[in-house]
Parts: sequence; C-alpha cells; structure tokens
Amino acid sequence: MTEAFNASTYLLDRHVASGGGDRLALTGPHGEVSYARLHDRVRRTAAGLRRAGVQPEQRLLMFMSDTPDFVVVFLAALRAGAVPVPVSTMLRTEGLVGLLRDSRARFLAVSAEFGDLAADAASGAPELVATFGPAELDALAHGEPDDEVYPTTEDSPAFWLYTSGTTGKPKAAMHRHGSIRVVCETYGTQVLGIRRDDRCLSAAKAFFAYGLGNSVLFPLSVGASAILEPGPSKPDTIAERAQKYGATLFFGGPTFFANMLRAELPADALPGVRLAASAGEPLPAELYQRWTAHFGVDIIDGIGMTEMLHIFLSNRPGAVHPGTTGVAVPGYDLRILDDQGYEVPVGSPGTLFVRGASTATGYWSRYAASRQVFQGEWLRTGDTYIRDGEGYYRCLGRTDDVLKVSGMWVAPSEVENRLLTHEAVAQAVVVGAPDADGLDKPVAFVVPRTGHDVTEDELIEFCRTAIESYKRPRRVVFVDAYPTTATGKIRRVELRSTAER
Ligand code: 3SK
Repeated sequence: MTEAFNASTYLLDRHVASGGGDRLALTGPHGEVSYARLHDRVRRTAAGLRRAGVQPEQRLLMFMSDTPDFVVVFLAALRAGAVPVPVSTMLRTEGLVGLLRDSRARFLAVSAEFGDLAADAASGAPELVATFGPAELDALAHGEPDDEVYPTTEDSPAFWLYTSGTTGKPKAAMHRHGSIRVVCETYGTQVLGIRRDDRCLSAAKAFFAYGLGNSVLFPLSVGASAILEPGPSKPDTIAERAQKYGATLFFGGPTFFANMLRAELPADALPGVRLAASAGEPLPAELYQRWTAHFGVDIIDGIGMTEMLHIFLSNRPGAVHPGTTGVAVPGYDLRILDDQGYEVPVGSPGTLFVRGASTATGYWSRYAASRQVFQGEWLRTGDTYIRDGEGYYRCLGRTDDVLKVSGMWVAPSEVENRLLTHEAVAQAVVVGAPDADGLDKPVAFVVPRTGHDVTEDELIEFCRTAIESYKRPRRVVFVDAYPTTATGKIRRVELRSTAER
C-alpha cells in the first residue's frame, strides 16, 4: 500500500511532536505565532473547513496577503485534502472572476483589504459556494479541533498555482503533496542550507511559487521562522522588517535588488542577513556586483518555474559565477536541446529542459498546453540557455516572445489587446527591452489612428487601469508602420533593438 503523506503534517506536526512547539514559526506586523499555536490553528481550521462543507479535492481559491491567515488556510486546506489555490493579489475583478471560473473553485478565502473586489468577483462565479473573510476565518480557527488528516499520499493532488504562458491566458499548474518535500529537501536544505535558527524574509509574495517556498515551505520544513510582510514589498519597508525581525535569509529578484540600490538604503540596511537569493529573471553581473559591494551580502542567482514549484538551477553560496544561473540543483537534471531535439554542444544555445520530482502533474483542463510543456519526464522551460566550458548555465532569454518582467510572465498579446481597445490606437506591438539596470520591461510600438491624439502617458495609464500594473508598457513609441519580413510578418527582433537604443 502507498504510504500516507500529507504536506501539512510534514511541515508542522514533526516540530511540535519533537518538543519544538515553543519555537517561533511566523512573525511580522501581524504578530508572532509559535509552532504550537500554528499547529492548533491549522487543526481547528481544517476541521472548520470540513464542517463548512469543503470536500477533499475541491478547490479553495486564496486571494490573500502574506499574513498568518494565509499560512493557516493553505496548511488547513492541505490537511483536509482540499486543494488551496493561492492567486495574485494584483488581479482586478475580471481576472479574479476568470480564475474562479477556470478553477471551478467552490470556496474563496480573502484578506480584509480585498473584500470588496472579492465580493464583486464572487457575483460572477456561479459555482462558488462560500467566501471566508477575516471574521469567518477567525471563527474557523477558534472552532473545535480534531486530529483528522485526510489520507493523502505523496501523489495526491495538493495545490495549484496559476502561471500565464505564451498566450497570457492563465494556466493552473497542479502540484502533488510530495513536491513540497522535494523542494524543501533539495534547494531548501542543499542549496540555501536553511537551518532552524534562520529567519526568512521574501520580497516575492506567497501567492507566487517563489514566495511560497521562501515564506512558507522552506522555513517550516526545518522549524525556522518566516517574517511575513502583508503590504506591498517596497525597499524601505523590507529593510525595516529585515532589521526589526532579524532576517538571516533574504529573497528578492533583480528588479527588487535594483530598486533597493535606487532607494539609496544605507550599506548596513540588512545587518543580520547571511545570504540573499535571486530568481524570477536573470540577474545581470553588473547589478550583482553593485548590490553585493554595497550591502556586503552575497546573492545566489537561480531559476525556477511555477511548473517545477521552485528553483532547479542555481549558483551556490561561496561559489557564485556572476551573470550565470549556476548549475543544476541536486535532484534535478538539465539538458539543452536544439529545434530538432538533439543536445547542443557546449557553448551553443538551445532550449533548456529540466527533469525532477517536483514537476507539476500538468495544467488543469489544458491538454494541448500540457503536452507542449510536460514532455514525458522532461519539462520544456521555454528559456534559451548555453552551458559554458566550466559547466555553468547562462540564460540568453526566452525562446518565444513572452517577457519576464520583475519575475512575472507578460504575454505581449495581452498588453497589445488592451492598447487596441483605445480609440486612438490603430496597431500595437509590445516587445521587451532592457531598462537602465539591464532588466527587461515592456515597450509598446503604437501606430496611431488618424485624426486621434493620444500621449504616451495616457496610453500607459490606460493599460494600468485594466491589467496588472507590472504588465503596463514603460515606454510608448509612436510609429507610422512596422518593419516586416518578406512574408509580411512583423520583425519583433528589429523593434526590440530599436527599443534598446
Ligand atoms: O521565476 C522563477 O525563477 C521562479 C523561482 C522559484 C519558483 C517559481 C519561479 C517562477
């Protein structure tokens, strides 16, 4: 018989059973929560969710900020055998409706500040049975506990995370309970070297796979502490939290590291931090040098994917090769293939494929997309890489047109479609071009409609009101026509190099 395994008990019960109940699990502006208290709240909430009608394998969408409630709901849902689906708190109503409908979630958990937006969205989601706001979550956490853990195994469905790929249409990557243990025991312990006395602070939010690992999975897997920042991650707030709550491990992304330098934080802003990790987009060597020289903390750059749950390729503490993404994380295999599926020689570019036990089981209800990405044991990352003579991997960009902005996917088509709804826009093409820090940001090339006037700022604002702010073009270039190929296709490459100038 397959052995029972539940990720919630893996992350919590061991510490309490071995006498670690008094240790600090969570801290931050919402107060301190010990392992014993977290365990108690999770058990009560799991029982409460069951009483409220939540059934095993039903989806519970989480539209929640990084607070103890987020951790309680996530772990309680896993314990009850339900499937928590944390989603981006940057979504607007339409986006949230889309995910409620796509996931067919019966339940929604929402933090106080998103109550109105969630209520609007709920009215557009006919399959939703109940919404748990802060009052309901509090009542659940104070109900009767029980010891019931739904009999899951490593392969049971655990949680979903949405990612938007080439089309911009979000796809839910479905993860198993066992994947949580895999990422904790590979990247968490063998690369980060996370220890019980660590305090983790992540600029990336927990609805994002990167943040979920940093703020929930890794610290709890070893009995360490997570510092939860409920508000938007801003350089000065994060530095203040790092000092106040004693961060030892700090997780960011290149855009955030660049913003920290721009904010002119003092060199001793991260006094207790022993190591920083970067992911989301490649960390340029020059930015790495400036940041580490200023703050006196090393950064290990790595790459993960929502579909792999966390980082599978990374530099190592004390052995960083700036400008590269390092080498495979133990437990993962990598290969770089050309268009015909053959492995490329050292130094030649190709598409990166990865294999490892934290790979999602597929995308929910997206057969064709799943077949393209999940190819047998291997997963096609869609990133173009080369491996240098020393065995280090270097990212050359995306294999398709999709951009990664501040660590998040942006499909040009989504931004273009928004621009095209403006009366003054006849045609729109969006490409990625590096900003002053060498980090890709969307730039729009717009052919205006004759007889209409519009400014760059107006179009940027027009995008910001309807799509997530990070997707907005940072620049709009007005053109009369686009460069095209002999067959009439727009030469995006040429637009990209125009935007770089
Ligand atoms: O974007 C990344 O590099 C990443 C890292 C960890 C987990 C998930 C993702 C998408």
